[in-house]
Amino acid sequence: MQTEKWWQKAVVYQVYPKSFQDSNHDGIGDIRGIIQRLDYIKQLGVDVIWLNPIYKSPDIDGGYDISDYQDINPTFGSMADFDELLSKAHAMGLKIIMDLVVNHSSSQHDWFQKSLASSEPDNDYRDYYVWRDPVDGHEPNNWGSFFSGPAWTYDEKSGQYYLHLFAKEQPDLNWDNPKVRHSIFDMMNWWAAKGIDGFRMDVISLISKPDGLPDAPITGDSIFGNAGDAVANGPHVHEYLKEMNTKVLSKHDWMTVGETAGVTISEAQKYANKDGSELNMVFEFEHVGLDSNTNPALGKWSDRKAGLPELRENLVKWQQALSGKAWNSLYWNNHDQPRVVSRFGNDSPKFRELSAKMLAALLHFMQGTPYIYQGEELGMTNAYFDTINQYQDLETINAYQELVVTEKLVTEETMLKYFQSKSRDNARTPMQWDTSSNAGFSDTTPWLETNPNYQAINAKAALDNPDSIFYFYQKLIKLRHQLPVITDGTFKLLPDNEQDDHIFAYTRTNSETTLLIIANFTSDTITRNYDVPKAAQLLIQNYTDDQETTIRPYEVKVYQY
Ligand code: TEU
Ligand code: CA
Repeated sequence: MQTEKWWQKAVVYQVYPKSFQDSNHDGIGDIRGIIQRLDYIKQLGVDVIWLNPIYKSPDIDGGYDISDYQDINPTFGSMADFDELLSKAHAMGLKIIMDLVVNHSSSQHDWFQKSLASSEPDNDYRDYYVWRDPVDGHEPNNWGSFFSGPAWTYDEKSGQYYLHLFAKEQPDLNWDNPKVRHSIFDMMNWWAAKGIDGFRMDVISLISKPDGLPDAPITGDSIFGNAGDAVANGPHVHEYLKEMNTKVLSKHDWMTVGETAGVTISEAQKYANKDGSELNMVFEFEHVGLDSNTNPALGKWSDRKAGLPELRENLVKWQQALSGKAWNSLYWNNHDQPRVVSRFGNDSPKFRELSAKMLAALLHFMQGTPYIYQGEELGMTNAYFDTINQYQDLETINAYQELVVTEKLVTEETMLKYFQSKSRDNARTPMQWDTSSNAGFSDTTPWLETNPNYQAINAKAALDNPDSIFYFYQKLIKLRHQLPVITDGTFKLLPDNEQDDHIFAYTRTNSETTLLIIANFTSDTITRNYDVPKAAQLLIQNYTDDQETTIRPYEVKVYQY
């Protein structure tokens, strides 16, 4: 694998603007708030900031419903604020990648409004979206929306349905129409001229719909087919990305990451192939799908914990299969996922810091480009809301409506437990800066409740404590910049580690050196002898001493030799 690309050595910090820092007393984070906190991001040592959508949007789905791709949501600020953020970040040596949400637009987008206006052949915009006649008086096929209900909405005026894989306010763009593709490529080039450093591409694996839009397989007793499975990696997706690459990406020294729901190993090898003809890297979902419900009708909603063996098997598979062939992202968290310390670690006061550091080290010594989601570097935990009213996320609210109220598949009590484990709002509570009111996020009531544990868990406390999770991440980032083996080394699971219920142990090796990573995933104290060479140096540890063959609860150590 060639390792000279800058993004192969980079570490990304993801900012969810709505919850990062409010600068103008409305309880909603904004661009000027991000500018105020650039020093903090710089201090962590990352290279790139990925901004969740800040474009003009009715904000049905956290800004993933864009009504103008070339304007800023006034709640977040102005284009002048954005330009200032970009130039200040650049002056500090930080790059910025934007979210590109082009599988769908908002129903308020001018294109959709024009599309809606008439179904006559002379309406150039009709074909910007996916319209179909009813079949037997029903939806054109059985596809279900990711956000509950059918993926089709009927338009009285024209007597046709339009497709929306997500909310009905997020109509899918018709990528088979060359005019759509050119409009999108022009928009991307417009952002390029501003000097941004790349794009994270939302559900880019869904843009090419299968020919004839056939029914999807039904899983469980749902009346809807799984549109995700039916649509992911469609017939023309690679052709369209190659075209995008020729017309836009190849002209810039960018970082591009495809959010590829439903991507398999062999598909990933195409999206992120090393010839560079499509995208730089994929963002895959398998390891965050392991703890889904065993009842397919409930999808992701469960409070199940994934076991170490299945998690390890999955992560190892991706490490080995992409090595030398394609490039992956490394992540535990983002704005759609629960907090990692609550999910795969242990967020009790006793083990929160230890397990957060263990998980960080385990991931950051793998091959790929690591993503740190805001607050992860503080060990922020899930929100643990008690009532449905505390949630703002439409995925959560729709799931409650469908599964608890309408279909009565789950009791309210059980569903609230599932939400405490899995709701996207767990990641979206305001960033915890200090112990002042609303965690220093805002001086007025925030749009989503602050986690009360901000009194103990906050950036100020972390920066004051040399042993904090923050400085642990800082060290991991520094090591990635210093040691090529983290980027280019061969990954090897330790012999006999496949069956181990407690320890995840692997090595990374290049011609110069070897790293040995040993992580205890549990609160048990374990004895194992790894025959660490005498001359080995301990690079990373989360206990203050090393007891060699005794591996304490959530202990992680990394040796170099
Ligand atoms: O998410 C894509 C996606 O596959 C979602 O189904 C995601 O897995 C789900 O929210 C997890 O429960 C992207 C964005 O990251 C998400 O925030 C948007 O809501 C979605 O696309 C639609 O744009
Ligand atoms: Ca604000």
